[in-house]
Amino acid sequence: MNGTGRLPVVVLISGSGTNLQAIIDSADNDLPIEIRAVISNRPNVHGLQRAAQAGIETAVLDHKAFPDRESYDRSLMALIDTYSPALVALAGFMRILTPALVRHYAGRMFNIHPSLLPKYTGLHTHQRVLDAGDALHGASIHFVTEELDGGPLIVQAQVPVMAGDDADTLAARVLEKEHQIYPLAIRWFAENRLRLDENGDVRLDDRKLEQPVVFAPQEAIG
Ligand code: NHR
Ligand code: GAR
Repeated sequence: MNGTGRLPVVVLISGSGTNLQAIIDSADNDLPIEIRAVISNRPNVHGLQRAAQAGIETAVLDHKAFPDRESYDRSLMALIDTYSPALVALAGFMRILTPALVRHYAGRMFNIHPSLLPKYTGLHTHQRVLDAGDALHGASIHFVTEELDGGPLIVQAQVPVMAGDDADTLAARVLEKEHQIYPLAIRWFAENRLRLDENGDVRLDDRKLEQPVVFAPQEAIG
């Protein structure tokens, strides 16, 4: 924490930034964080406008300007570190990160992923859920590790798959829940209630989480 009692956070985005907006709105309310910067790997995305509108510093680090992932991530790490964040939040960030970067932020990097992990790691989760005929879908917040979408789970929110859903209607239902669980997980971390311990276990209020906190479809979150 810092002099303001607010946890310094850097948010990484690649797109529209609705999760970023949910975090900004929570910070304007009572979430005790200070968003020091929003960094995008893609220029001109809407999330950068959202940050600027909120008076938050923005930066673009375009992966297309780098010859390989290692050099990109070295620059990204140096840029992030100029803001000395206690937490780095991936919010729709679409680039796989190298082991060196992920290790540097061990225990202080979150990702939000649009599925009920460990199901459906990777991309195009909503269509894959529909193709599989699942009745239940949702979103997960996890600590980022070298294993893609495989880091220790913190919290999940479930949604029903409805008759007539397509990937867009299903994604919208999931996104609404994402906007609730991301600020919640950040709150737990900012309040020092949540940590990754030396064994790689998630601890909430000093109890080891054997599975993530799960919110059922109709359950209130928070
Ligand atoms: N990096 C590591 N090491 N570990 C994780 O758990 C990560 C990560 C980087 C991003 C987000 C993740 C998701 O929630 C995330 C988790 C991008 C891809 C991907 O295939 C996969 C998973 C996630 C993010 N990206 C392509 C790539 O080559 C590019 C796709 C594009 O640009 O559209 O990096 O889903
Ligand atoms: C969200 O659904 C997020 O879970 C997902 O992209 C969307 C970003 O929306 N993330 C990934 O798929 C990561 N690969 P947003 O930009 O409006 O927050």
